[in-house]
Amino acid sequence: MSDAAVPDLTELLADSPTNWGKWGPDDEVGSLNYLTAEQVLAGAAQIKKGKVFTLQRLIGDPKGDPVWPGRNPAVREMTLDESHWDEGNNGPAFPGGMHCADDTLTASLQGSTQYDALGHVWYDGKIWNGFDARTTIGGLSKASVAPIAERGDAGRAVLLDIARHRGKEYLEPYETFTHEDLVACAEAQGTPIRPRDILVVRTNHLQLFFEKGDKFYSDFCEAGLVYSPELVSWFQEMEIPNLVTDTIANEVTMDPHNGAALVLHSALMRNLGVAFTEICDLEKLATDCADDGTYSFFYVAAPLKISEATGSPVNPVAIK
Ligand code: UVW
Repeated sequence: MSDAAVPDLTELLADSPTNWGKWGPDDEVGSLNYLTAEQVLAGAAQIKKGKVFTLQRLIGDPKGDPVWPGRNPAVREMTLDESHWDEGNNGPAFPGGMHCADDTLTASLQGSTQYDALGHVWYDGKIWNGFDARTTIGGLSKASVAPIAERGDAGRAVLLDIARHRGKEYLEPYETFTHEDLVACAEAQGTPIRPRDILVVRTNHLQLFFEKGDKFYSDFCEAGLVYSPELVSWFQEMEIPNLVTDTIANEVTMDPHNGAALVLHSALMRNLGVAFTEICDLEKLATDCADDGTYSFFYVAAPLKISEATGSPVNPVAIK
């Protein structure tokens, strides 16, 4: 499809619903408001075995760190180690003779397992809740990741193992699925999706990154959920607070129906205030769910409190 034929998001989403104003004119955490104390307790009630799964990918993985094209993987560097005490006597001289190691991390805040701030993407000059897009200049003075970090995210979650449901090791580039596929997957797993569930969607698509290396980025189009008006209405009616996936951007990169990029970032995040958690490692959790047939669990996460940031690394925890 040529660019000229690609509809503007303003046009494509002209009739798409929003939750702007639903939690007041100053709200910066959107659909996470659905996670009331009742939802947190419903999540905690899923804990039956005391099994804990951490969902962050390793930063500095020797096999490489998958990032959105154009972003750099995080670089960790030592600033102090035993070599500082080798010859030049440059290491700090602590009374008593202690030695220590220090390091720094230079990282894109969207470059690892991460929460997106609700103000991370926009169109038509407005971000989440109708805040002016100019509030992003020099830092997000509205809808940054900090209010999500301050609030935290906890509730009942369901793993939707789309790859296993389709009998595949991983989803292919360009492969899509819909909210109807999510519902069918949940039914087949024996754990129907309830209103206000956190959706944790497994594609295992990033196995291709680890197999192909840089070739993963040629003709880049990640597998994922694809926009439709019905999908957006379903997310709104089901009051879904949070979409968590194991891909870099949580949705098919290019919409095959219209050629637009990352439509759900706008339709779900900007318009409905659904929190996006990206680049998770769901493999151990998915194996366990397939083994014991239990696909619901307590999900708890909080990104880092970084003032005015567009996103933040996170290590979400699933407890069964
Ligand atoms: C982009 O913003 C392109 O993607 P993500 O939400 O994955 O950071």
